[in-house]
Amino acid sequence: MQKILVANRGEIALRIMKTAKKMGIKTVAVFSEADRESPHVTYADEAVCIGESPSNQSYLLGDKIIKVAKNLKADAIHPGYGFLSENAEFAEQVKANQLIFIGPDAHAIKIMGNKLAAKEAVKFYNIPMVPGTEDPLDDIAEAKAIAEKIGFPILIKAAAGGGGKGMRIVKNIQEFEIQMERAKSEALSAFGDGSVFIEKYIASPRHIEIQILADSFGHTVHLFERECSIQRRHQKVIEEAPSTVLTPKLRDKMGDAAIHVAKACNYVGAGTVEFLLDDQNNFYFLEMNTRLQVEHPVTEIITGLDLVELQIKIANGEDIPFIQADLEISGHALELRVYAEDPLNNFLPSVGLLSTYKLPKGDYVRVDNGYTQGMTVPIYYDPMLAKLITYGATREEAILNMLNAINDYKIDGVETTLPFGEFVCNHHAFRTGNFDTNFVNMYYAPELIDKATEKEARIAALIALKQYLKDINQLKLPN
Ligand code: MV4
Repeated sequence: MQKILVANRGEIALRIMKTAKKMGIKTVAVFSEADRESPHVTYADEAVCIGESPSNQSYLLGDKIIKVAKNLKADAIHPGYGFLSENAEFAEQVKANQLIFIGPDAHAIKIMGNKLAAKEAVKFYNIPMVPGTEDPLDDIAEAKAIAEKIGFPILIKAAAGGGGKGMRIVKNIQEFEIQMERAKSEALSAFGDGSVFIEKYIASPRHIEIQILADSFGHTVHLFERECSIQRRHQKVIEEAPSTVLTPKLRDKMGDAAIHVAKACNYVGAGTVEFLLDDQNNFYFLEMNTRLQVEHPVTEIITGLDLVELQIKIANGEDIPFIQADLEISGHALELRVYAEDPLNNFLPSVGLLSTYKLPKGDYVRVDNGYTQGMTVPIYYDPMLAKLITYGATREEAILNMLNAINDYKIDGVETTLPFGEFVCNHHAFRTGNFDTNFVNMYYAPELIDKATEKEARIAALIALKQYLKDINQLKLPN
């Protein structure tokens, strides 16, 4: 492989290109009008503008991107995450054009893209799953009977959904019919597919996902777990590895289950198997994400591996150069997603000019970043600026390093989720590892950040006052 086109933008495009460069592979960037001055464009060996700013006129134009790859004689396309990364048709088209798609084949993407097809595929592998229906619900009377048998509360999910989109909790039989109608029409308009199914509702789960890697020789390994329970409205905020709640035994069991999920769809490449873990430490397979995930760096840190390098090697027909027994967890890593969103104002996007933008540095800090000072954050895309990743020998150290790094990260011009990250890292429930996916709903209120900011402001004012008094007394003041 000599040249890779990266069909993405921002921090992930840069992160992929850095590994390509390390491997001696040339890179091609594609970009929209809004991203003309972006770091991923300047960093690449070649760059081509593919359209206007909205993603449906640029980063989602599969055919156009494939044409650019052919014209510039690229060997492969890396889709990153989001955009075309889980589009089976795109994966197929890339291949049909004699290019390598750095990801799994269209077949695996298609199966895992449909939650019912995914459950069907893994059925014979003894993977624990939440009790529920195997087929799309059509008949309302039949659906009600099943719901009663499972027992309320139940959850209605869209087969074509994922990541929490189109889910509805139903507390009792009275509201079942109306919720099912709503779920179906929502699913139809959001995914073009109105199929829904039901599952028993697990009330306070933790979200644990297992990173897997599979090569084209049938060798599949897992790279342990990531804990992603700290999220708001299905948007992850802080991820970490390892999880505080997994014992070595449970880790082995979940890792094994994840490997079997991958085998069930003949998976090749890097993928992530999502599980719910209930308060009794029972785990249940939820879905598989057939892409490199945003939070992959925490896995890289605790394993010492470069996941993009492994993706490229596997796509190039090479085998995984280690076995499961070679892998072990070393230390602890945290990731905070730094969004241009205002945590004091319902996390509304806060786009604008980055008048100050200075990254924290340090031995235990990694920043996967897509912006520079003076850039404007565009309104067209996901407002994530960067991922702040810290690590330490212990979880406690990783958290302290995160708090210091948040403090050293200087951003003016837009509001960000940095103060929110500070709030989480200082919270007792987070510190003690005693939390689930309800953390933000249970503990967060904007006033709690306000208070912290006020306290800081008061301290700053006191220091300034002391200095002022010193100055006017020409340092004659006692210390
Ligand atoms: C669930 C659940 C409870 N019970 N399924 C949300 C994301 C999607 N991947 C599946 N999700 C859930 N499925 C059953 N049967 C609770 C969630 C859920 C959740 C899962 C992971 C991380 C955060 C979450 C927040 C709310 C609900």
